[in-house]
Amino acid sequence: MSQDPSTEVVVRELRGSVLLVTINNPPVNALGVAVRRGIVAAIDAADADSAVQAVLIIGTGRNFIAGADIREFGKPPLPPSLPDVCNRIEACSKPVVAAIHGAALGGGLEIALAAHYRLAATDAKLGLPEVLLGLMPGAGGTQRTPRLIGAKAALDLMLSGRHMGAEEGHALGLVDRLGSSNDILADGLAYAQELLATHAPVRRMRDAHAVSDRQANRAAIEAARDETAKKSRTLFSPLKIIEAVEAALDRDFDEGLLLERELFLQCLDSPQRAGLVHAFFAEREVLKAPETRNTKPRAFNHVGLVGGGTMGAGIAVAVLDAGLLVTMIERDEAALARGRAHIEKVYNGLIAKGRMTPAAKAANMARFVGSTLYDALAPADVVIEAVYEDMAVKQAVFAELDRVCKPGAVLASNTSYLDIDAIAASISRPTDVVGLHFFSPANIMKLLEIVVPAKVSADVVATAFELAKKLHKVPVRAGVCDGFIGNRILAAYRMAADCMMEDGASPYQIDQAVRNFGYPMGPFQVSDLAGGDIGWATRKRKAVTRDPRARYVQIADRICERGWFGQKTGRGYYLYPDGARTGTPDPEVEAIIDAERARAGITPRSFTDEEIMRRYMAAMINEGANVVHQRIALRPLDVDVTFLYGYGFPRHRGGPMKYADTVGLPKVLADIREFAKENPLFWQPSALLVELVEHGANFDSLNKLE
Ligand code: 3H9
Repeated sequence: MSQDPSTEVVVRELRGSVLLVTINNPPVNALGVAVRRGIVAAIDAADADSAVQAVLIIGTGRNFIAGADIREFGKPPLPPSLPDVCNRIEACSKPVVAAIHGAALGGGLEIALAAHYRLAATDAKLGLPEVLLGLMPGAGGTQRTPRLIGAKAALDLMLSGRHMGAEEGHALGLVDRLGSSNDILADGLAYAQELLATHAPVRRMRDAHAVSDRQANRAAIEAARDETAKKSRTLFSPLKIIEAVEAALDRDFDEGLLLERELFLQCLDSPQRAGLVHAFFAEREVLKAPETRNTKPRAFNHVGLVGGGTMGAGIAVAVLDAGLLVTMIERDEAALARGRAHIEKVYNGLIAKGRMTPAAKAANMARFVGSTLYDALAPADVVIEAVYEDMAVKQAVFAELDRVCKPGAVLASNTSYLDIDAIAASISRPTDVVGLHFFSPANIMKLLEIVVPAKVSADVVATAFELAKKLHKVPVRAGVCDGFIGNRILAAYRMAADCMMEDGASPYQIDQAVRNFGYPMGPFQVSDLAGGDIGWATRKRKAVTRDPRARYVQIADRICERGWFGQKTGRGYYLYPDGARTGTPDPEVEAIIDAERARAGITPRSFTDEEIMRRYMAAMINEGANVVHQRIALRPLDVDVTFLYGYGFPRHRGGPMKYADTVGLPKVLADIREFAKENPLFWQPSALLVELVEHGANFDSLNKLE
C-alpha cells in the first residue's frame, strides 16, 4: 500500500492498524485536484482493507493544510469537489483522526471537521478565512462548525477570518485533544491507538444537532446581521455566510450543504472574489523585486533616525516595536524631548486602551536613545532621515551622514516627492542611498514605498525589503519620479476631482460617491485630515514649473488663504465645530466654489455619482498606466498594492489596475478619449493603455516579472 513519497501529493502508509495519510503538497499543502483525488483514494483504500482500523491525516512541512488551492478559483472545476472529499472522509466506516500542526485554514479546517476526531499541536492556527477572499466556507464548514461550537463562535470565525490558536480551539470544542509534544506524527499515532483501544466510535458531525441553545444561536444570527450591515455593507459574502449558518440551525444537514454550495458558487462568481484573490497574490508578489531574488540583505540591528517630528517618531515606534535599537538625532534638547514625548504618547495611548503593558513600553524605551550630535550615529546599521521636505535641508543631513556613518551603513531618505538620485549624488557613497517612503502615521500605515535610485546597490534594496518585513510593512518597489507611485497618481485623480468640483459637483457629493465606491473617505475629507497646508506648500513650490496651458483650479488655494487647513484648524472643506472628528458641509465653502466658478467663467452642471467615479477612476488608471510604462512601478500589481495599503482603495476591488481590467480597458480608454474633448492636455491617454487595447490585452498580462 506504500507509494513513492517523492512523487505523491498524498502518501499512504500502514502504521500497525492505522492508515497514515500524509498530505505532501508544498508550499502549504493546498487542496488542489491531485490532493483531493489522493484523499478520496486513501479513504476508499481504508474502507476496503481489513488491516486498517483507523485513519490518521497529517500534513508535511510547516502546515496541516492551508485550504483550497486558491489558484484553481475561476477555472473549470475538476472532480472530486472539496465538499465531496469532506463527505467521503466523514462517511468512512473507520475512525478518522486529523492531527493538525501549523495552519488548518479554510478547506483545511473543513477536512479536519469532516474527520471524526481532531488533535492540535500547540502551534496550530485554526481558521475559516474565506471571507477575506470574498468567499465563504464551501466544503461543509458553514454546517459542521455551528453544529460543533454553536452559531456565535462559528460566525465569529467565519466573519472575521481570524486565526484561532490550539488552546482556544480546544476550549471551544473545535479540537478534542491538544498535542503534548513537537512531534505531530507521534502524537497523532498515539491518539489514534488510544481511540482504537477504547473502541471510540465513528463520530459524524452531520448527525449532530446544532449546539442546543436555540435562543443564543438565534441571537447570534441577528447580531451578526446588524454588525455586518454596519461594518461590511459593501461586501457580498458576509451575508451569504450568515444565511448558510442560519440554515445549519433550521434545516437538515444535506439541505444545509446544498444551500451552502449554491451560495458558495455565487460568491465564487462575484467580482469581489476576483478582486480579493488578486489582492492576496499581489501582496505576496510585491516581495519579489529583482534585487531581492538572489541578494542577501546587509545585517542590521541598530537604526538611526534623523528627525523626531510626527513622521520620525512614528517610524521610531515601528522600529522599536520590531525589537531593534533606535538612536534619534534632533537639532537641540527641546526638539529631542518633543520627539521622545511623541513616542511615549503613542505607547501611553496603547496602555490606556489595554493594548500594551507598562513593562512592554519600558522594554521598548530601553532600546531608545536620543542625541543632538550626528556622531551618535556611528554604530548605526541603517539611518533613516525624516526631516523637512526640502532638498537643501536633506542634502545637508546626508553630508553629515556621509561624515559620521560607518562604511556599509544603509542611508535612507523618507521623502514623499524629492529626487533621491540628486540626494545620492551629493555624497561620496551613492550606492548606499535608498528611499523609504513611510505613510503617516508611520507606526500604523502598512505601506512602505522603497524608492530605488539609479546607483544603489542591490543589497541595499534587499536590506530595505528586509527592514519592511521586520517592521510588518508591505513594501512596494518604486522608481524615482516626482511623487513615486502613490503620490504621483494621487496628483492626477485629485486634479480630476478638483475639475469636477469647479465644473459643478460639490466636494460633498464627490466624497460621498467615492465612499459609496468603497473608500473609507473621499478626497476632500482626506485633505482635511492630512492638512490642506501641505498640498498648498507643494502647489506653491511647483507653481514656477507648471505648464501655463494646464487648467489650474484655485478653490483649494482660496480655502487655504483663509487659514482653513482642515481638522486641525476646525474647518477646511468641512466644518469641525468643537473639535469634531466628522465634518459637516460648509455653506461658506460652497459660496467660495460658486465665486471661483464665476471667476473662471464656468456655468455649473450636474454630475451623477457614476459620472464622478468614471472620471475619478479613469484619471487614476491612466496615470497608473504611465507609472507602469515608465517602470516607476514594476508591474500593475505594484500600483494595486500601493493603493490598497496606502490610500484606502477598497480591497474587494483588487486595486485600481485590477478594477480597470474588471471594467474593461477599451471602456476606460473610450472614457478618457471622451473627457479629452474638454481638456486634451490633462486627458492624454497613456501609451501603455492604448497599446494594451490595440492588442486586446489587459493589465494582468503584465503582472509576471520576466
Ligand atoms: C477555501 O479553502 C475554500 C473552501 O472553503 C471551499 C472550497 C470548495 N492556495 O502566505 P505565504 C501560496 S479558500 C494556493 O507566503 P506564510 C502563496 O501564494 C482558502 N496557494 O506563506 C505563496 O506562494 P509563492 C482558504 C497558496 O508561511 C506560498 O503559498 N485559505 C495558498 O507566510 C506561501 O504562502 C486561506 O485563505 C492557497 N490556499 O503563510 C489561507 N495559501 O511562494 C491562505 C498560500 O508562490 N494562506 N499559498 O508566493 C495563508 O493564509 C498563508 O499562506 C499561510 C502561510 C498562513 C497558510
